[in-house]
Amino acid sequence: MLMQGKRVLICGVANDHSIAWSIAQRLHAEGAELAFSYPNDSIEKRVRPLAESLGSSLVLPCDVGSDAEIDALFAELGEHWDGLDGLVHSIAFASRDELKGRFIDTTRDGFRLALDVSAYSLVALTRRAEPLLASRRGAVLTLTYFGAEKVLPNYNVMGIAKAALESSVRYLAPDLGAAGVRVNALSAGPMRTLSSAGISGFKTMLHHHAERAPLRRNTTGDDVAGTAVYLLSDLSGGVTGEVVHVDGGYNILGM
Ligand code: NAD
Ligand code: 0WE
Repeated sequence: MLMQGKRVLICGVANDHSIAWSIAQRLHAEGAELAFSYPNDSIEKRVRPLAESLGSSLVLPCDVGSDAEIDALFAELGEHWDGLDGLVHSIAFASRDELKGRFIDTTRDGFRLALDVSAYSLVALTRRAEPLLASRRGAVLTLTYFGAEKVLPNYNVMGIAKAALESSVRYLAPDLGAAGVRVNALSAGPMRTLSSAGISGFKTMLHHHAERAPLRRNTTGDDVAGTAVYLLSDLSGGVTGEVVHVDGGYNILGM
């Protein structure tokens, strides 16, 4: 039981296909006590029953595009918990129009929204979580994608947002490291979730990945959850500012 007695806030469960949900289930299996956040009423309807199935009734609103809602989230969390061992950030959003066509056509508003919700939100959440995390030498984990490093068709402004997110992980690491708090990212291979539904060419991508990746298969929720438990538990005590690839080895290939 690697997470016995540990308290983890999970931001980014939308449904039972969410990467954050795979992570939540595994953390629960390892003994963690969980809290969840949701951005709006329609997602609350899905998250609340999922949370309750893991014995969690701490299910709180937070659209990460709003500083006031992030303040309110941690004000409420602080009423229930005197410390935090883990924060999981599994949130990304860009306007659908930006995830097709030429990157050069990215609008100012599209760029601002994608970077705000997908990258700045990690900084904003981590700053509010810092006092709670410091009291227990906790860990922060975010989810990223290979599109931060290399150019992939249609990922467009999300690639820039993920590059900013990964760099934010590195810049946060020394800020929090003095208190023994670690910050890492997990770079997952393509997976079928709400966020990848309806992306043109996504099915082709999954096929390509399963054929080409050194492990000759796609990434699963269990793959991601195992590494997430490692990065949130004392097993990874010496690891911070790192981006760990969980992609069947796809990223190492040159051709
Ligand atoms: P998902 O749709 O289940 O999760 C995305 C979450 O972001 C949702 O829960 C949604 O409610 C939340 N969100 C969006 N805007 C928000 C806002 N303003 N405030 C609060 N929450 C907001 O999809 P997923 O694939 O599980 O994505 C989770 C993370 O994993 C994302 O960061 C994504 O970039 C990353 N990722 C996904 C894949 C993939 O192929 N699915 C691969 C690598 C990394
Ligand atoms: O990070 C992601 C998903 C990001 C995402 C997806 C959507 C779809 C619906 C952000 N915002 C939105 N907005 C919507 O309206 N992934 C890593 C999954 C993903 O998305 C892609 C991919 C992959 C892989 C988009 C284009 C190309 C590849």
